[in-house]
Amino acid sequence: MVSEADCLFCKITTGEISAEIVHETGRTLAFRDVNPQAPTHVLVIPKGHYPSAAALAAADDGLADEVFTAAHAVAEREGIADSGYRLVFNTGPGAGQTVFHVHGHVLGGRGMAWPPG
Ligand code: DGP
Repeated sequence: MVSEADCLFCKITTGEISAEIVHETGRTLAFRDVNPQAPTHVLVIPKGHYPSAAALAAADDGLADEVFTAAHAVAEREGIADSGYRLVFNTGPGAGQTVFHVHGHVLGGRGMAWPPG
């Protein structure tokens, strides 16, 4: 497992790695995905290090709620809240998770196929 010290998204929260930040609250950060898969593709993270959605849920201190609220705020800011957007948490390598700092992908601005690939 990647330690906090080596975590890419922890380094984005500290500014050690730059990113285009679109929304920030006390405990969350949202920034554009470096490899966008839709006209809007923003990653929403807790600033604290939790490796997965399950770990975030287990934190049980309202932080998961804040991440969901931040994701919707991003969708509103990006103008996709009404047309619809997809909020995806790839969880585990088999589901395509490559960065082990929990992040929700906010995707929108185009039609979304279902089921996803
Ligand atoms: P996932 O595969 O669900 O773990 O998503 C990881 C996402 O992180 C992927 O869509 C690409 C994005 N990403 C990886 N490295 C960087 C980076 O350095 N900056 C930004 N903004 N996004 C990154």
